[in-house]
Amino acid sequence: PLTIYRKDYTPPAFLVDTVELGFDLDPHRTIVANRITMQRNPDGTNCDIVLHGEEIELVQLRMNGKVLQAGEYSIEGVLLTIKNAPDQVVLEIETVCVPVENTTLSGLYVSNGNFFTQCEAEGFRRITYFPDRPDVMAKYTVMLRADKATYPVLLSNGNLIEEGDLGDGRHYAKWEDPFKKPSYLFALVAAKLVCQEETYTLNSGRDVLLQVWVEDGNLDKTDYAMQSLKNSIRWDEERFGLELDLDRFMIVAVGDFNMGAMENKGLNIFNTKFVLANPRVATDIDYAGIEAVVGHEYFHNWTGNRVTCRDWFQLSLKEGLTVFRDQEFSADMIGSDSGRAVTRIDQVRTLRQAQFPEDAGPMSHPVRPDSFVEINNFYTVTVYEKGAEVVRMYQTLVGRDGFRKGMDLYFERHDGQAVTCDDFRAAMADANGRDLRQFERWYSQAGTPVVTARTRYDAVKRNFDIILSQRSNHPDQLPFHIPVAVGLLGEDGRALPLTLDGGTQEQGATTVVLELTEQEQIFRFRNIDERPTPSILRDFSAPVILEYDYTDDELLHLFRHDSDPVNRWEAGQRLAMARLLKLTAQVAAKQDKPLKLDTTFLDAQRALLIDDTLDPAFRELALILPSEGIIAEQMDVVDPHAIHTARQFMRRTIGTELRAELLAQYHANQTPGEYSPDALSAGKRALKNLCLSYLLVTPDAVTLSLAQHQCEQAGNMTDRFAALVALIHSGVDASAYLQRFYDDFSSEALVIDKWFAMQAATPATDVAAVRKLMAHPAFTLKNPNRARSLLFNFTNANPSQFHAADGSAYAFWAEHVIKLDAINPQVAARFARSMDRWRRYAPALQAKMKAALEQVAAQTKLSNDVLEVITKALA
Ligand code: BAL
Ligand code: ZN
Repeated sequence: PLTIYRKDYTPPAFLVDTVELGFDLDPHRTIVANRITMQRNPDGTNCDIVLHGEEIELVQLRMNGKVLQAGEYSIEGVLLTIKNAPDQVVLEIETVCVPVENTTLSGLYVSNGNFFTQCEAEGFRRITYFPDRPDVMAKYTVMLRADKATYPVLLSNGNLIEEGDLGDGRHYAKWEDPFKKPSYLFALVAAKLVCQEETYTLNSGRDVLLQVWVEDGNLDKTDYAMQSLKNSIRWDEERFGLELDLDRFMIVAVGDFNMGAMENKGLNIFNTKFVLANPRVATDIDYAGIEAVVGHEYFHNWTGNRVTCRDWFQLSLKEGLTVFRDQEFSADMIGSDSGRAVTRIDQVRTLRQAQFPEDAGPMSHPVRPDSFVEINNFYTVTVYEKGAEVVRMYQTLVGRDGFRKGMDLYFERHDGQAVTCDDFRAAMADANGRDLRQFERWYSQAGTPVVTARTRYDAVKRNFDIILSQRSNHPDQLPFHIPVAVGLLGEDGRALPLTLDGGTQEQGATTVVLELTEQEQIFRFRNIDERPTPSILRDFSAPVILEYDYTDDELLHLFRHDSDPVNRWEAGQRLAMARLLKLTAQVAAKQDKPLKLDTTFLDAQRALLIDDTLDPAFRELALILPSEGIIAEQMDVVDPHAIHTARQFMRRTIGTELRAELLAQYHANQTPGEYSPDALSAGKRALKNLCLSYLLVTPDAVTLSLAQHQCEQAGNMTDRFAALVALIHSGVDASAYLQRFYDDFSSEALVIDKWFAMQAATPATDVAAVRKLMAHPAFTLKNPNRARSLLFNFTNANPSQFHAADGSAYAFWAEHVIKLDAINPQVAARFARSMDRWRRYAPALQAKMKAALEQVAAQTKLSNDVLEVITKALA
């Protein structure tokens, strides 16, 4: 397949002014009429018009009123070229597509009888011929025609300017988007839907219409999305001075969707998972996801839509920035410092669980990639989450006010343009008078840098030195510009006031940001009366791996006292990880010695568990052991079974040794009364349910009955789901509870996804059990949420079974990559990535994984999506 390189970028030869689209919507044969006015781009390098088109039938092509004959244009692969076109061109293009056969869910497709579109990244070319690249921005007018009874609702971007009947049972709606946009932001919906709507008054006093569209029967699940939308609008006005620029903003939920949601101008299309919620069907995590994704898509209206990407290599320009904005939004919605810290810890967990492995594996790429085969493969945790870390580092370096100044300058310079990550960096630098040239390496160099810290204390001079050095596992890389936030703790746990040599920190500051720009630097703190315990990389101030030879005592000190909650949590993770690695090694060595967990660790866990001065949400996070995936990342040769055994032993020991405290906290953190998804209540439920899960590792009559009772009586999905998961993980027969759960929610697709997901992730579920679940009438590979719930959860969240010694699950994986690829290449390519880290396993497993990869590679009809992932894995 063809590799596309960033260095090959050339500006488009023609720019588009207006696009008029006419759709005669029919699931079996939709006719698309497209009238484009174009003109030569003075910055272009030739005078050929190049349009993209894929899986569409060209009926007629006219240029400036004249039908073009074969020979006056050429079609090669996805490119339609008209050579030596005049400077001013009107193209009229008629094409046909077949939405009902479009299982890729890219372009125009049918979901549950309704029409939807998904155009990012390159779906618009599946609808009509067009210069389908983000630096071609144009104004769109859209006429939709469809059967009125079947598709009573006709939506597109911008404002509704006309609607009416066509006779013959059909009707029409005409939409006009007043803003220029790239084709990837086009959308239409033709459907039988209902909406919750509201007029909302912006800070400026202007009224806007907000709508959340769902299938009939789901109007009882739209309140939280609507509330989140209003909160997002308010937040963007207050934090960034950015106002909604349209009179109307619509969210539409669809059950078949590849991504979480899509920021089409004025017409956001959402996976139902990130819209629908009420206490009966949605968990606290679902609620938080809805808030984040509604915010994310809304914030794209400025960071993505008003200012977009010049080319897809710049994807993180909009995604990293918008993830950062949604992270800040969610944190601000909680309000408290401790709540903010909890969201930060969650972000760190995601990075370690998903981004660090990606960056160390075959799909490693810089935040701004240099090449790709299939752009859909680059909607990654690196572009999104590491990209957000990069944006966060600007804020850490220039401060919150400085960051706002940079954003203001970015919009002042680039509103209405398609730009690059360099343009964003320049705005941040110029607005703050900072030299951020070295910072560019965060965009161009892949991999997770390792920062090593050493310290020395001079009691006579009262100096404490922190020596920081950086290295990467890519030999030719240059040093990064790394903000390292640091604090020092006294022997009594107090945060020491800091005087950094040459620093400009405020009097009495207890955290300073060190800027590591060289390979090694010494930072000296003065007036330190006792040897302190350093708290390094506070708030996870950079996406790096920090190495420091902490003693157990130092970690226990930080775990008890660090005023930085992220590092307090981190100390606990380090304590746990050291033990997990030791136990794993012991299991792997098949020593006869019984496994043991020291009382020091257990006492620290106990003290934290019962510390009522701490947020329940923080306590829950601090008591969760590093996941099997994160443990695996620390090992040179991964033994998934030893990891599982060791971690289970630790969980069992905590469950039995802390039984009394766990029970007490289980009861103390009940949330009686009406359900509310607020952070405090959600935190209590999280802690309570973590206690339950520990107690159920070795269930007894008391704990079993607690779980059973909770399963039967829970007034919300969070508690019901948690109790059922605890039961099925406990090893007792939970089939009656599983059946009851299924029966109660058989008409709620998102809950049935949970039903599949929880079974897929249970260590007792082997590949035979997964195959049995696939035979269930509710299972289908065609719906991405359903496929992810069972297949992805099995390969990604059930490592001890995925890595069954006989390799049977690898064969299962290969079979289903191939099956999925025939349906939906984007989903298939994601699934294919379950095998990314295959080279790190013991030889016997490695050989079987390689064979499975080769089996997929040997297929003749693979999509570019899957081919790229498999080729890179085997390279
Ligand atoms: N732009 C694709 C979906 C999202 O990141 O919002
Ligand atoms: Zn996004």
